[in-house]
Amino acid sequence: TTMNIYFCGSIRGGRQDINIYQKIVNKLQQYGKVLTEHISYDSLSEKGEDAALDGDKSIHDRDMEWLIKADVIIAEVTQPSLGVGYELGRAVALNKKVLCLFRPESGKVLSAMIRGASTNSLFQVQDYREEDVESYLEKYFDCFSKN
Ligand code: 6IA
Repeated sequence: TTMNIYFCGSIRGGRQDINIYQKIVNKLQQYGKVLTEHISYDSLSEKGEDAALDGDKSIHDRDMEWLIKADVIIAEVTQPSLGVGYELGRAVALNKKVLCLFRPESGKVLSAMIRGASTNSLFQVQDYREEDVESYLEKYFDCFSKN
């Protein structure tokens, strides 16, 4: 059976890293079904004009159903996002496997609540450079079945 992968990336928190989200989602599609592939779409703007189709409550409720269904959560956490932080907290409460990817070269410093949550193999934080993102994902999914 295919693995369900939940990808988290900033939307209303700001879309400046969308090219990296696209790279990550493309890579993740080698390993399973990316439930949240729309996060990498150019058409999804931070302004929220497409939200008219679908209220915030239905977005939240559908995302929570997907989170429950997910076998693994991959989050790009460089661009701070309330939604991503919330998803990560819910994922921890659900005992899900989580990989957070952070780029120190952005000049940002990751929240202590995310960096500090990485105490076991279930919740990992990986610092990376953009050009290495695919190889970190390969490494993570190679080890996946062993954990
Ligand atoms: O606070 P943020 O918007 O940055 O939160 C982003 C995170 O929340 C992502 O990882 C998504 O899984 C989830 N999320 C937030 N907004 C949406 C959305 N449409 N559709 C799906 N997932 C979402 C929002 C409407 C858009 C036009 C702004």
